[in-house]
Amino acid sequence: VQLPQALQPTDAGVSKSSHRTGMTVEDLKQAFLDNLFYDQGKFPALATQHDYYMALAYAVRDRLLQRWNQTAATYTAEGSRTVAYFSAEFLMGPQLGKNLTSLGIYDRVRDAIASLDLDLDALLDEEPEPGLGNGGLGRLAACYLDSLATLEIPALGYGIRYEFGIFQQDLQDGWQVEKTDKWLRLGNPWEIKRPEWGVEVKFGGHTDSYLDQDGCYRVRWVPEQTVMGIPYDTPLLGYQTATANTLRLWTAEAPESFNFESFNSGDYLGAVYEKMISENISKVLYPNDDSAQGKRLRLTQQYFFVSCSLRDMLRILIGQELPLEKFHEKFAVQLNDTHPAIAVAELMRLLLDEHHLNWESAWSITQRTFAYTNHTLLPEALERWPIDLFGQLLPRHLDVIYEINHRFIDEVRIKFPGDEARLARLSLIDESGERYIRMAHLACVGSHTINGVAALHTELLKQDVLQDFYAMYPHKFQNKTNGVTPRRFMVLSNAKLTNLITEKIGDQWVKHLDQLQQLEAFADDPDFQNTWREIKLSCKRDLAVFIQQQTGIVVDPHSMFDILIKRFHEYKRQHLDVLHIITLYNRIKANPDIDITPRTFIFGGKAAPGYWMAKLIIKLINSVADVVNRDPDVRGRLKVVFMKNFNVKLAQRLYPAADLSEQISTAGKEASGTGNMKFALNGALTIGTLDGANVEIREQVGAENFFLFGLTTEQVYKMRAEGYCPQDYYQANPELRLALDRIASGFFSHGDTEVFKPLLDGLMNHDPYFLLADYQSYIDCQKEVGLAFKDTARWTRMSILNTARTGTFSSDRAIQEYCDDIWNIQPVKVAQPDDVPTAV
Ligand code: F58
Repeated sequence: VQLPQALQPTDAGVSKSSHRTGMTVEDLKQAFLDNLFYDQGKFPALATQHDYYMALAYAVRDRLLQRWNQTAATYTAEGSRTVAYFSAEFLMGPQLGKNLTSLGIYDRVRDAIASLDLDLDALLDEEPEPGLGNGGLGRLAACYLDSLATLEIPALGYGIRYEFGIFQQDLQDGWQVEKTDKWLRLGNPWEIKRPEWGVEVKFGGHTDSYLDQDGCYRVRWVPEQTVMGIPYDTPLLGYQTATANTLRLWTAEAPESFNFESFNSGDYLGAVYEKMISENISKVLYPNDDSAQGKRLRLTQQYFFVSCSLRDMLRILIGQELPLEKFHEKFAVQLNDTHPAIAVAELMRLLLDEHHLNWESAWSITQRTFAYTNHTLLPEALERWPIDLFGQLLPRHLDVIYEINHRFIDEVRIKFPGDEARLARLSLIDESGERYIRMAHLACVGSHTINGVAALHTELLKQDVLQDFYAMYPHKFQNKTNGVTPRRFMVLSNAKLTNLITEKIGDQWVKHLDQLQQLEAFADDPDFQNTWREIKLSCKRDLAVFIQQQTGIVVDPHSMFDILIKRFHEYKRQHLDVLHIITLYNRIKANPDIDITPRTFIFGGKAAPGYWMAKLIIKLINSVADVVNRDPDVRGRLKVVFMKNFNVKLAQRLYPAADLSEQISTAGKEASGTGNMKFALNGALTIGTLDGANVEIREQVGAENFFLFGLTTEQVYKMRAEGYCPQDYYQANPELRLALDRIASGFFSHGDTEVFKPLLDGLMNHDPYFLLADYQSYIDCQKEVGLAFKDTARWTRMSILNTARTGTFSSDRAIQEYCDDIWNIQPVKVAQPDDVPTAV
């Protein structure tokens, strides 16, 4: 489709005056002042810091819009194949700094703002975190959107615009307390509401069948409830490209006509009540990061955003005058875990019932559309929905799933005749007790490709969790090791290291992260080492100031910053780190003059509000911190800090300042990890198990530059099979015993011997994550770490090599692999506006 000249986006009659699009310091300053006046309705004497932030955000958004419209026009004109990334979570992080980096105007804006006697950092701080995700899975989606735009791949992110994101974590007496996250309270300058593209979504009711005019037997869904899905779009600009893709998040609203009947019959409150129920759908993000409890509202959320998104894609397809049969040619849909897996049934329903395709055509389109990424090996995290609940909410989809299952089971019978046990294991319906729908099975059957997120994880999927699907469809399985965006986790958050690297090897590494390899040549250069060390120290000093502001704790920037940040879960073993701290503390108490490497232990992360043991581990960290930080015998050699409310903003302060990255999950439990990559990229050394992507990080950086400890997955499996007895380790190891006994004695809890009992009993009697089995290996390895840190030249060399050799963990590499091996999609060039600067 060729747009008429007058409608070309950059000439579409809009003002191109410099205050909207100009990129000089003077343009940016004027734009900021104009926005403050005309959009915020404020003048400097009355304006708050937040007004300044908003004015700047709108000024930057104007620059984005120019590229966004240009991108949309290009995609429309070219009818481009498009990736639709379906995810219940997008943990985007703050947008202002990121957009300044993408536009290449960070320094100019700093100057423009400074010329008004304002401080850019203070304005950046005003932006609330859009916390629309729990952890790794949601942040991965955000990194992938950044790479898609940077690689100039047409893409849409589809998800939910939660009114309340992940809760804010506070601490009271060392315990986690949750507060509602009102991130939208002061407005969100990055989004544009598009009510004209709202869609109706139905729920409940029943199905019936009828004969259409042609005498065809058809099924009709007679739903009970309707809600409106309203899209809000956020532009996502690639790094120094003109490509600005869209994140389209759906909000639930009551349909306008909705309350007439009740209203007319006088049931005003009833009508308002129903409106409230509709709006509940996109109210709040579920804060669990592992267990999938079968909650009706959660299934409602999933179906809501999936249905909205597929309908939106059909609108786009039809708008481009493409036939339905080309749906899978126009769109490649990636299912980010099983949360959007209901899309398989919904696309079938839309094609069958609303567009009257036959089953075979509809199924062929569906299977060629979807690909599924699995993110977990934990059985308790695999989503299943009780049939009754499912049938009440989505009766037509239940029929469709039964039919998919019926045909699938026939296929299995042909491939594995007479293997009834296999049929039961593979069935989309779990009939071992109460009947459930297994969403991973629906995703596997309905997708052309299934991928794990690290090499080890993919192998374990094939051998363990999804082994029957692997036997059925070996060709569907692929590995796609995760990656992280260097734009946010290096350029934006670690300007000092970014500048040093750019001085040495030029600026192309930001888009071609493999080029970091060129740093290897300087790993032993004393001048370079010195500068490298000074930068790390300077980042640590910045963090030390922040820690003191936040917690009142004074930490020594010369001590080793030993950091463990991630969601709290027993399998991630934060409490193993605590046992190390207590062991060092016990050694100091036994011998106050002992020579130990000074360390600052920094923790951060949230626990699911209902995950009691995880919350107890947070309490334990804070209790140990209280004792260790105050004890004069320690003489400041150990400090323990818990940074509350870990989020993307905080993460950006922590990675650059880390010496040691703790990646200590039980082997075989962490699918990949992505924090591990961010640390290594920023020159931290890893102490880790052979789990998730740690395995590949170690391969890349070299075994001699990685601190390995612990059981392997095979050893864990074997121990479990042979009967593991944690008590034996307790009995045999005096230091371990002393550490556990100190907790039990109430030493860290003002004499309270009850509070940590459940934790200790769990460890002594079950220890499902093999802490006691891995304890000694961890302690020994930490001793190596301590010694290595004292040898500054050696440590610095290792640090440089970690950065130099982790280029492969860029999300650009990961996305390129998805494009080539799964999506079969090519970049589309969007013309740059004339005035885009090119400097880093
Ligand atoms: C994480 N999963 C994996 N799930 O644990 C991690 O190893 C991996 O690096 C990351 O995905 C990216 O692949 C994860 O974050 C969740 O948060 C879900 C949220 C919704 C409920 C179920 C868990």
